[in-house]
Amino acid sequence: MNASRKLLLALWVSLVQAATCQAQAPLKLWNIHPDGYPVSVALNSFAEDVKKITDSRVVIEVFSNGVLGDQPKAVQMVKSGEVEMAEFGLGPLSQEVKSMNAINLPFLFANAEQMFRLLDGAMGNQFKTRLEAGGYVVLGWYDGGARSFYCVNKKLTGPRDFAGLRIRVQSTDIYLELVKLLGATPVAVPYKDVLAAFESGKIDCAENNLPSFVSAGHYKFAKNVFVTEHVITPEALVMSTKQWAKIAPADQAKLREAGQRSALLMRQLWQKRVIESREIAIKSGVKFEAPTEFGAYISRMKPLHQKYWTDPATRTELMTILASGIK
Ligand code: GTR
Repeated sequence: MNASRKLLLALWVSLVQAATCQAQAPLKLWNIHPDGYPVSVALNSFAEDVKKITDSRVVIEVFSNGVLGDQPKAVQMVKSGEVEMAEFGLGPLSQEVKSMNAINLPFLFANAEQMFRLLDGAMGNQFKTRLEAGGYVVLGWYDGGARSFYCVNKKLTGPRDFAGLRIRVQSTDIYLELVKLLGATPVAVPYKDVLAAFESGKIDCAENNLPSFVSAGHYKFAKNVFVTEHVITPEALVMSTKQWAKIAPADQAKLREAGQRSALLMRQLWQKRVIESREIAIKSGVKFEAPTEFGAYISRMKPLHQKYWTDPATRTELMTILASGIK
């Protein structure tokens, strides 16, 4: 091949490459949290990481603040492939993969380390396989924190105080049942609308982790926190299984590596954020109260635990958790 032909060929190859790159629209990554929140920081770092290690073959755009819709909608959009990626709380995902309910039961873990020991091991891999079949490829287990109750004009000090309260929950079976068993009325409200529900008086209480309590502004209304830490839960960075199939295997491996790195970063940032959130809340006049003993709460949860212990979809996972010696 003479020199001018070679030059022509090289020019043609680079034009084709440029055209292919342009045609590749960035993958959309759904996120409910605002900028600066540990999840958002970790997702932005994930997007940068992926771009770098795939030489821009995979480019991700993070859409924070739930601008693409609320969580129930996002779960469906990822399943259908309309949105390629998302970071979800576990509630909605366990509606899809029933065995995941096992790790969302109340008063199961004492801390996140116990939970991550299982999720970073064989149990987590099994959940990943099931979620993948259900439409979600897990790229990293994030920390969803320890969830406690908080109320407007009502100080909770014991199990009887829950009677008659309207408590916001995610629209997930376990949370709905948990609140009913405490004698209160669950009100399912999407996360984005909880602040307005406090403002309008539609709810008396809600439950969440401290970073969300503060970043979503709930602490401005609900000045009494009852530190039950009733659910210690993970979250997941996921990609739509439909979209995953379009990624070359070598890049899939890179996405998994970057996902895991982002999860570790998120877990580190989380610890610091919990402390900061507590300080912000205290400064604004929020009062923290903790139960003196948990027996009464745990015995109220019996029907919920019994239900999942007898359900074949969750029994094996619960036995694995029990055998791991944490309970
Ligand atoms: C937050 C969590 C969200 C969502 C939200 C809620 O802590 O990060 O994914 O689950 O709680 O209560 O709806």
